[in-house]
This record gives sequence, C-alpha cells and structure tokens, in this order.
Amino acid sequence: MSSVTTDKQEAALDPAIARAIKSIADEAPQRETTDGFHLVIDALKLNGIDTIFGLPGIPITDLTRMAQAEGMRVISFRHEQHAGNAAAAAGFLTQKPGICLTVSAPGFLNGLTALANATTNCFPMILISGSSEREIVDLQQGDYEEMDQLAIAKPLCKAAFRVLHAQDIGVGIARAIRAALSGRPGGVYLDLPAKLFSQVMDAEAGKHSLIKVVDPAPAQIPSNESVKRALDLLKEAKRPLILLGKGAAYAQADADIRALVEKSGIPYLPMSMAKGLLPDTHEQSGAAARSYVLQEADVVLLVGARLNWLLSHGKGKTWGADKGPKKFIQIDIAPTEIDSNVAIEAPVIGDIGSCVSALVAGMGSNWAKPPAEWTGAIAERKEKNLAKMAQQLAARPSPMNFHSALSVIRDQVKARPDAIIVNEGANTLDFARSIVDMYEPRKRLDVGTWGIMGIGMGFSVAAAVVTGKPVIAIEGDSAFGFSGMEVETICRYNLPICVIVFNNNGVYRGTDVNPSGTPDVAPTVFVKNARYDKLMEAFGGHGVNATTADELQKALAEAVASGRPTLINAVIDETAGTESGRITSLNPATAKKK
Ligand code: ADP
Ligand code: TPW
Repeated sequence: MSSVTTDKQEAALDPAIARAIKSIADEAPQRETTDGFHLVIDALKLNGIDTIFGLPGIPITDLTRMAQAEGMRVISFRHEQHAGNAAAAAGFLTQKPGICLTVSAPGFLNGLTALANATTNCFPMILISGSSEREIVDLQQGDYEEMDQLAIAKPLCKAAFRVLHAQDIGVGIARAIRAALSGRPGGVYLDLPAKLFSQVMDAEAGKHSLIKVVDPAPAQIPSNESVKRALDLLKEAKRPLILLGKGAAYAQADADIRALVEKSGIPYLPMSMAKGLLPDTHEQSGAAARSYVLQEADVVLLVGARLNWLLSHGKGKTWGADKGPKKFIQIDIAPTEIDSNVAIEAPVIGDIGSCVSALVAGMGSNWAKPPAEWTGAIAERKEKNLAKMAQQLAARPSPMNFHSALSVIRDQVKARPDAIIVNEGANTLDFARSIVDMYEPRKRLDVGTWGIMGIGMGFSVAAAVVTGKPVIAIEGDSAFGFSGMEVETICRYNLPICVIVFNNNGVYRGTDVNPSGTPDVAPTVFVKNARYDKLMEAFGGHGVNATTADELQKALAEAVASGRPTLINAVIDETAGTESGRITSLNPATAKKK
C-alpha cells in the first residue's frame, strides 16, 4: 500500500484539492504503509501469540486470512463458544492469553459465555470481536449486527477495551494482555470496530506504535510477616491438610509445590484440575479419604483454591463443623479473596511460586512432620476405600456401568500419563474425577468453577493444538451434545483426540418417564441407542460402538496409539448414575425436603 490518503478520505475532499493531493502523492517517493489488520497481527506476534481460535465473517474474515498468511495458526470453529473455550484452555495451559476472534453481535454473544467462564475460572483469554459503526450503534440506527458490545462485555470479564484508531492498536493489545495475565488471571474483551481494520498509517510509525509487554505477570512476593504467621500456625497443627486448587496448577510452580508437600509431610487433597500436580498415587494424597480429612483437619493450607461451593464454602458438615473450629491459611494472588466465606487466620498474598518457596525456605532443616496418629488414620481409611474401589473397578457388568468403563480409561492414562483428559457430564464427571488417576500437572481440564456443560470439544481442540499430546475427552452424552458439531473441526485439523461418549440415553440417566400420558418423552430422555460414533465417521474420523469394556479398551488404545480422530460410543446402563451426579442436594426440590 502506498497512497497518502484513503479513497474514503479523498471522496470527502473538494475534487480540486483531492486532485492536487493525488498529483503530489504520485510524484512523491512511495512510502510504505500498514493498516489495522496488519497492526493487530503484528501486535499479537510481537507478544509471542501465535494462535487464534475463531470463526470468520464480516468484519474479521480478512483478518483470519491475513493472520494465516503471516504465519499464525488460525483454528476455525463451527460455533464461537467453542472457539472461546479453546482460547480459555490454551490460556490455562500456556500462561499466555488465548485469543478468540468473532464477528459482531451474535458471534460476540456466542463467545461471551466462554469469556465469562474463563474469568470465573481465572483463565487468561482475550475475546476480540469486530463491531459495527460506533456512530450508528450509539444512535441505535439499525446497523448490520448492531450492538453496544463493550457495555455488554464489561460486567462479564476482568477488563474491556475498544480501539478506534490504528495508532492505538498496540496500546489496546498490550493493555488486554496485561489485564488478562497480571494478578488474578481472567478474560478480557477487546472491541475492534470494522472501520479500524482498513485504517492506513505509515508502516514505520505503525511499527513504533506496537508494544512488547514486559513482565506481564510480575512476581508478587509475600510479606515476611505473612509467611511467619502461616508457618507458626502450621507448626501448631495436630491434623494439618494442604488443599491444592487449579490456581496452583496454573502457576507452573510444580517443583515448589512438590517440595512443600514432601518436606512438610502434610497430607494433601487436589481439587479436580490440580490432580497430577503430584501423582494421584502419591502416598501423601488424602483423596481416597476425602470426607475424613476435610472433617478432621485442624489447620488447612489452601494453595490457589477458593472456598466456594465446590468446597462447601469452608463450613458445615463437610468440614466437620461439629468437631470444633478449623484454622485456615490461604495462599492467593487476589487479596480480596481472603475471608470471602470464612475467617482466614493466615493470608499469604502473592504468586504461588513465591509464596510456596518462601514457606519451604521458612521450614528450615528440622521441620517436624505431622503426628503419625493423623497420617496413620488417613492411610488406614485410604486402604479400605481403595480396596472397595478396586472391587468395583474389576467387575464387568453388561451393559457397562460408569466404573467398568472408567477402569479402562484409568489403565490407559496410567500407560500414557502425558495424555490430556477433558471431562464433562454429571455422573461421568464425578466418577471420572475419582477413578481416573492423573500423574502429571495440567493434564486434566473440566467443567471448573461453574460446572458448565459445553467445554468438551473446545478444550480438547486447544489441548491438542497447544501441546500436541493425545487427548481423551470423557463425555456424558448430554454434555457432548453442547459442542458435538466440533467433531468436524477435530477431523478438519486431524487432531489426536479420542472422544468417549458415555451413552446412557439421557441427561443423568435414560429412565425417566413422562407421567402425563402425552407422546413426548420425559425432558431428560434422548433418542434411545443413538450412535454418536457415526457423527465422527461423517467427517472421515474413526467411529467405534463399544458395548463391552474389552471393546472400549481396544478402541481407546488404538486411538491413542494412532493419534487419529476417534469417537467411541460407549454404551452405558441407562439405569446407572444418579440425578445430577454428586450434587443432587442442590436441586431445589431436594433442597426443600432437607
Ligand atoms: P479450584 O476450583 O481448583 O478450587 P479456584 O479456581 O477456586 O480453584 O481457585 C483458584 C485461585 O487461584 C483463585 O483464587 C486465583 O486468584 C488463584 N490464583 C491463580 N493464579 C495464581 C497465581 N499465579 N498465584 C497465586 N494465586 C493464583
Ligand atoms: C450450560 C445442567 C448439569 S450436568 C448436565 C446438565 C444438562 C448433563 C448431565 O448428563 P450427561 O451426564 O452429560 O449425560 P451423565 O454422566 O450424568 O450421564 N447447561 C449448562 N450447564 C449445565 N451445568 C447444565 C445445563 C447440567
């Protein structure tokens, strides 16, 4: 590009002046120019972002083409929610904000659920949406896909910005990256109006306008007093417990966390996405005696885990309220998280790597491990529970139940601990979480803080794209339906993903009946004996209908070894499982009865 003025600017000028400018421009030495499209791409690349997850359309189709031409990986989805979920998972796995690119209004709204979910889960991502003409949107004159996207995004994410001038693109992207990554990570919205993309500026000035973000997630060192307060409390504890959350997994402070657990000798519980930070088979894991350790512990050290509904808000029977008060130490980067549900005696504010290493250093060389009475009692319960579980896993009922199908996946993950597990559903989620042991950090992605259905295929695509490792998606049949169309995306990019649909003919189960006598089936029931494997075959992937554990085992082993897109329709007893899995008590009717 080389003209000094754009066609639109010329059209607005008096014709004589325009002619004069044109003749000067024609005679002047040709100057290199750039435009909004290229500035966005260059700003992302300058910051080490090499992948975009998105869905093309006006006004961003050319942006996706140009990004690909400029060497970025552009992964196109069939629905923006899944592109957004992919961006969020990429952010969690890499500590770089995942980018989701959408069109205006409807595309933006489709991506918004993923943005809000990323923010809730503290995953860094940036939703970049094209938008319509500000002048028309603000006067509500009915533009193509008109919507005040910035205002709508604001309450649902950590920060939201709009860029109106090409020379501000560098600042806009730098601010978005910093907001997504610094402090508690989260989702950021970046609004780029259509007109911005074709704005032209001098190439050299454009280059200088870009910002390479320096130290986007600075270390936050805890105060010495807070570390001492925490250690004093831990020293006093008779029944201490460490609780690892997905913040600990995100922080990539794996060696420090292992040192904390092993040097302290304190039993630990991993939240679902913290599984594998230490192998689930670690002797200090209290997971197989979860209820016991939560009830009995006297001092609990939370590392990157919030005391939200997933931890019964730190109160009540789950926490042995009848057995006396507990004391909490909480490591978190967000100071306002502290005291959100119960009093925290020893807050340690900072990044997990810095906080955990400070605690380890403060333990010195003669740290006394917890009383054998405590660790022994846990070991005893673990042994009993694990023996009971082994029995359930060994059974081979026909049709398969959750245990027999999951025992096959458990063995496969043991053989390929580098595989990434994606998991959603109700029973399928709850059983897989406790049955499938994880051995390495950040290998488990699931429904997270909201318990949201629909993350399955988006998370799987991101996991395969950013790690290149095999992915095993363990999906309830209802859960799978939310993102099922993305099997085409999986086939199109030939990703090493094996989707296993736990097909029990409905939401939770397939046995509900419509009591009214009308021909409709009950609201939780699906078409019986559906063949989800055929969906994968429709796009050239491999489909298998597995009715026994042996068939499932063979198909899964082949899928992981070949890396070929595969969908296994695992036929599960439709009477197995319970309403809402383990959270039946949250259903209003059940809660009322209590
Ligand atoms: P889980 O659901 O596994 O219990 P949560 O999502 O509730 O985990 O909690 C994660 C916590 O980790 C959040 O409070 C967040 O502020 C915190 N966090 C995230 N990254 C870091 C980090 N690098 N350092 C410290 N805390 C972090
Ligand atoms: C976005 C509500 C929670 S779990 C679930 C639904 C619909 C599906 C359970 O059936 P599935 O699993 O997947 O067959 P299983 O293992 O019990 O057989 N919409 C959204 N999120 C949630 N959480 C729901 C609805 C829900």
